[in-house]
Amino acid sequence: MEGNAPVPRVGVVVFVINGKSVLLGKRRGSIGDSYFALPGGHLEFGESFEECAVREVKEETGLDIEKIEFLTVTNNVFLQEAKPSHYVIIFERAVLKDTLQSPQNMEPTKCDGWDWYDWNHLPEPLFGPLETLVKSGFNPLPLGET
Ligand code: IPR
Ligand code: MG
Repeated sequence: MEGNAPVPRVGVVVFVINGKSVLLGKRRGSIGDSYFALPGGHLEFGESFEECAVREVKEETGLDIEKIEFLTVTNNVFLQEAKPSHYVIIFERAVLKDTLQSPQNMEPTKCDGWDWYDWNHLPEPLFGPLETLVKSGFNPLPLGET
């Protein structure tokens, strides 16, 4: 039936920038299981990208972010996953409201834990959409921070 046909969804993920480091966590229990990924998730009905970024980072890490900026968008088809899916992923950048804040693992069934990683020494394996960006030479750091 047409009403049950799979449709693309929108994900918003965030490069939370702390100096030359970004926040990554190893995903659990869903698409990209055991791959390092940015915090983020599904765009909800009526939300702006920025609102989604703030909400998802808070829900997953407990961190409050500000200065949210759009960076890029990619089209991602995951046919090899247990549940094939298709996501348009919005990549945003942000900084901490309070640089003394530490990330907490707020959703331990979805993530092994959050940590800061130097952009030039990223962990492996990276979740596909992020890995593709990295391999293309993309750099989320503000000019002068590379
Ligand atoms: P939630 O909303 O549970 O955080 O979803 P997610 O982290 O699986 O993100 C969905 C979009 C992904 C594929 C970038
Ligand atoms: Mg998520």
